Amino acid sequence: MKDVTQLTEGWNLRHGRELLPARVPGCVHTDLLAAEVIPDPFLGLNETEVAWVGRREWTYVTDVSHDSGHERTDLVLDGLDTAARITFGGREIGTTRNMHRTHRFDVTGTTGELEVRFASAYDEAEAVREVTGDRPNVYPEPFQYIRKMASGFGWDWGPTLVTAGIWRPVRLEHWSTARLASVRPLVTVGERTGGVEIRLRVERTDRGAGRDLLARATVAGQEAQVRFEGDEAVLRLTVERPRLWWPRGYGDQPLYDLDVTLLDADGELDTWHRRIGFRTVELDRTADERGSGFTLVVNGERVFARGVNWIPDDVFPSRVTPERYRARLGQAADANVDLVRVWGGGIYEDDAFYDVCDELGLMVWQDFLFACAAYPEEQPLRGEIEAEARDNVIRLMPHPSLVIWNGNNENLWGFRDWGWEPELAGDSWGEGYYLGLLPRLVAELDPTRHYTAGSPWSGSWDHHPNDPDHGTHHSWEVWNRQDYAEYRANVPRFVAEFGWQAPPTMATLRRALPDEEPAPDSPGMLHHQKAEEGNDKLNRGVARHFALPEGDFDRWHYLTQVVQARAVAAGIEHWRSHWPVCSGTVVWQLNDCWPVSSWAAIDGDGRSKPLHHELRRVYADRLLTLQPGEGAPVLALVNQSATEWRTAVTLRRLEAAGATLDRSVQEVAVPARSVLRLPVLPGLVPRAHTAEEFLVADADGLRALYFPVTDKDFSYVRPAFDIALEPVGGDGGKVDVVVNAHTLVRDLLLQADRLGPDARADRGLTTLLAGEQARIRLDGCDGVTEDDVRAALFCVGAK
Ligand code: BMA
Repeated sequence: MKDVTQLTEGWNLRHGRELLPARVPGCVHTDLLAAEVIPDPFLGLNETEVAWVGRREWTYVTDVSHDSGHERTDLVLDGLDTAARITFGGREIGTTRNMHRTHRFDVTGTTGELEVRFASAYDEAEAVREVTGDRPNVYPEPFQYIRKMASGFGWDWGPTLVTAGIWRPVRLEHWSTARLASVRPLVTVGERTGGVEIRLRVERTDRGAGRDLLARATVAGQEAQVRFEGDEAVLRLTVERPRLWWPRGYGDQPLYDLDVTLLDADGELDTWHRRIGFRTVELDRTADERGSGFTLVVNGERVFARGVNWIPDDVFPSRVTPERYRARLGQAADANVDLVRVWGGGIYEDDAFYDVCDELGLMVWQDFLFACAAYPEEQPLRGEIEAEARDNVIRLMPHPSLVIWNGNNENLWGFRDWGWEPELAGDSWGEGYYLGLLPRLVAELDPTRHYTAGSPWSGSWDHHPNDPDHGTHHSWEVWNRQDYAEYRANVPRFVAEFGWQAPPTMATLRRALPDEEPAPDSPGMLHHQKAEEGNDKLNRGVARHFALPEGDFDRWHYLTQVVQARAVAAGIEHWRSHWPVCSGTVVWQLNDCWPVSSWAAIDGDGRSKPLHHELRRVYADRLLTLQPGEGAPVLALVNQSATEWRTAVTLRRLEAAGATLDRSVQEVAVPARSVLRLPVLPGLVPRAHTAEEFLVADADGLRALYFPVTDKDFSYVRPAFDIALEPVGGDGGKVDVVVNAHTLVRDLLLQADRLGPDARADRGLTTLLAGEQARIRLDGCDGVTEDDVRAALFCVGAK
């Protein structure tokens, strides 16, 4: 039977004449940080100070001895970042130039010092650029010439921290006769049965060449066996009436253990285990009178995808533990998210990520790793890209959560729109990957899964790649140039990216900028804002709705967060209300990779911005929304649940001071998985010119608000409310903040992190009408007083 020796202990990093203790998996920045050679690059302006690290060579060493008695010993490296020369026992055993793939070397009989010497990623990239020639890129760094996490070179939300190191596990595998080289389960669902076809490939030792090999597989109490003719074999299993795996909100997530064993006459040689799930996924791109859609159909059920974009959760991804994946993806699930898009400027995440998605019912859209640049198709890149795609398709295909592969992020769009086409003058730019190599590999290796060539992509060159009427669309004009109300100007078929920035929570800012009293344009704030004209866009977004607060950072911080939440909500409420024309929204972005002002809903320290709470409301199965319409607003009831929604909707036209001007109650029935749109009757439409009237809709505890003018034009009555603290029994540290409103109190927010770094509130922006009460549960803050809470409470119209 195969034996494994993990090689995670005893590593050192050479730094000048010193040997520093090193972590494997890990990276040079975190090792230097632990040894106090560099300051924390996440704090203040330190990022710039540690830029030298990315320009150097770095060497990792350890001593390895082994004596297994097996015919073969392989050194297996799951991830080297990136350009490395490996020597073992004084002999060079190989070189690598791709962070995204696994490497395996035959090291039978070798012991002694194992050394991994990394070149600077810049040197490697420049050397490749010399060979391939120059290509256009949205960012000024050479990431498209090296197979390394692109966003580590800096992004419009990420620092430039070009690291190196052994970022995934390393081990010795000792084996005799044969081992399982690849196992590819193809899972299908028929009328009453589930099918598992397992395509196997083995590698044999010289002695194993002629031996009889057998493979056995079990799933759900079923067993199958096959004898190898050569090095490949196929096993087929049928499961009667399997329980289906569903996206969250649609059903359960039953997972089945699939075990494969390789044997010869003397016994077991190797084993493999994964959990699989039975579900079908189709992608409906049928043309209709409006264009062509992009609808995921799971187990025959058409779904509106409630998505978020995922970036690496740490610019040093080796720091992201399974627990951290679970926490972050749990936050996505808490926000009623059901689809996570792993964005192409990051990494193929660790298996732990996809395991959690399988369990939580989060559908995964996986980009191949190409983003925002023209990529040369010449060697040495082409061979690396094929190897990397093979590795990762085979590794990830057992996961039922994985629903679609996507060729790249924004490169087809960039070619057409961003001046690349003329600049390239016929040079390769990646089209051969997205429309050739990658779909061919998916069809060969993972034929049950869909592939789309890019995001955005209209399905062919017949239409502009970002045509909202065809396929996937990225909606960036609104954040870049307009007001969020403009999201309502069109109904794309599937919005794969759109978003709005806001700074992180105060506790995160305070930790990241320890030496600074933050102001919108203080040095640290500007350093932790990477987007082009980011602060101008933040200010513009606020100024369209509110008087821009001068010299009041707390208010600016609150208002930018309000605008972020409102902006994303405006997009989602509008687009969901146009289901099934639009069949998905994927918010840019769920998470951050360090403390920064960005589009993220959850900041770099894992704290929720108000947007995170808002997502829970706008992504719930049932959504009540009021949308501006022609003449009168439209009431839309979105029912994504499996049952009819019967309810009575109360509509009230109210005055700022509280008086009810008109009222109606309407009985409605919204069929399952559908939307009901009703024009608001004339008597209920607030008169805009008074700047004093607004509309409220209530149904089943859900509420929608409609203000015909912006906040800065609205005649708010000065908000007045009382608060009281009620301790909550049980495990301590919990308190309810009970708020009683005497006037309209709009977008009330308790910034819990101001009460203590671990404090959390269970709700975000809350609007109360005069006479209403809200209960905000606070967790993780002992001994807070009413005054503390008051100082952490904000609402609009107050100043
Ligand atoms: C899209 C993404 C990212 C970027 C984001 C915000 O283009 O694909 O490249 O970070 O917008 O600008």
